[in-house]
Amino acid sequence: MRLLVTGGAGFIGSNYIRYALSAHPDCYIINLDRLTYAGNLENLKDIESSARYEFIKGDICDRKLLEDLEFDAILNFAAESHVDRSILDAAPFLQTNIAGTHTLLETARQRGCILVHVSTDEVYGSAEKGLFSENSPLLPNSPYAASKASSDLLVRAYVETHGVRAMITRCTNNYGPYQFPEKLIPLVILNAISGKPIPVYGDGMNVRDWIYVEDHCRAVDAVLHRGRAGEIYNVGSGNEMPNIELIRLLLGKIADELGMHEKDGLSGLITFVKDRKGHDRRYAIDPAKIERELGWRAETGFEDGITRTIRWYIDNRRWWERIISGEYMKYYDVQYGERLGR
Ligand code: NAD
Ligand code: TDX
Repeated sequence: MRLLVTGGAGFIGSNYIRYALSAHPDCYIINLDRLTYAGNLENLKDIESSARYEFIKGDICDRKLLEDLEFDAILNFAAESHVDRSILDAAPFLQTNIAGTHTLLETARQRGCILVHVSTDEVYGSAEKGLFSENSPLLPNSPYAASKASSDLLVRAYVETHGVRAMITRCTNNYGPYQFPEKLIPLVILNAISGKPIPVYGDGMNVRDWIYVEDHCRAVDAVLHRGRAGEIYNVGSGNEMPNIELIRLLLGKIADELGMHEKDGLSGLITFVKDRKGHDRRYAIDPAKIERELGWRAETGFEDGITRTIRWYIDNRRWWERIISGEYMKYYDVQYGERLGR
């Protein structure tokens, strides 16, 4: 099978490519990525010379480029993915997440090929109580979430109108190796290692459900190989936690890994800052459908996954030092300068 993986130089896409190459010895992967600030070919260093892999620098909005490629299925990981950036400027989110998905749908329609569209639990909005199912209404609250919900609705329309063989996955918060340090877990790890303040939005009681990235990759793969066309699958691990609890737990484990003691005061780095605008209180989905229909289950326990993640960031200092030395610092200053009183 020839797979077109879009956004394969990002966090989840690069983990998926590594997983798929080892799980399916007969698959060939074309990685199409525009290499935005979040795309990094170093994420794929260990597999870039594989005879079953090729990289093409390009935009998912480029219809002509897509016409020239040969593949049997599209896995769409490409997106603008950070909520805080969508609050600062929504335009790139509408372009890539909506117009880009539309281009891929047109390509899938023309070819008659499968499209797995990787979406998010954020499209349902905030879960005040209970769990969202695939039939829950879409009530996105951030420009990012609205752009993902829009793309999901386009996928639905192409299934209904044109009979495109598309499926949607809606996963909870991922963590693991190669995650860009703007997201909460790597941000906490890096700031703790560097002795920098750890910004906690609002009261720190917003709840997220954390899943190890490899479990999400297996879910996308299960949907590609065994999913039913036109269906939506929620993906989650039932590992809900308020942010402040997660941060305290992380700091304890980082201190252990670095051989530090309580008196070294990592918890003193915790700094409550002005809340994110439109900050969703809780995300929580029910993964019963993918478990029942496709036999998928999250396999990585949180303790295990988080320890592996912390060790990965400690062992791969060169990877993240390169990132935080460049363009990223400009964003960091805009996002946190005023919040941290600098
Ligand atoms: P990421 O920001 O790490 O990576 C996105 C990748 O897409 C980058 O490599 C970037 O260069 C590429 N890209 C952006 N615009 C592009 C364009 N126009 N054409 C081609 N490539 C482009 O994101 P991620 O965390 O790996 O998320 C991947 C997908 O999973 C996204 O669709 C996101 O909405 C979804 N998702 C993420 C999470 C999470 O917790 N990170 C959870 C659920 C769903
Ligand atoms: O500095 C911070 N301080 C803080 O308190 C940051 C970056 C985040 N937070 C809070 C906001 C959220 O409640 O931590 C929580 C997690 O934040 P993010 O890592 O930005 O993730 P979130 O907004 O929950 O969205 C993520 O999960 C769903 C991904 O970024 C999305 O791509 C995915 O769709």
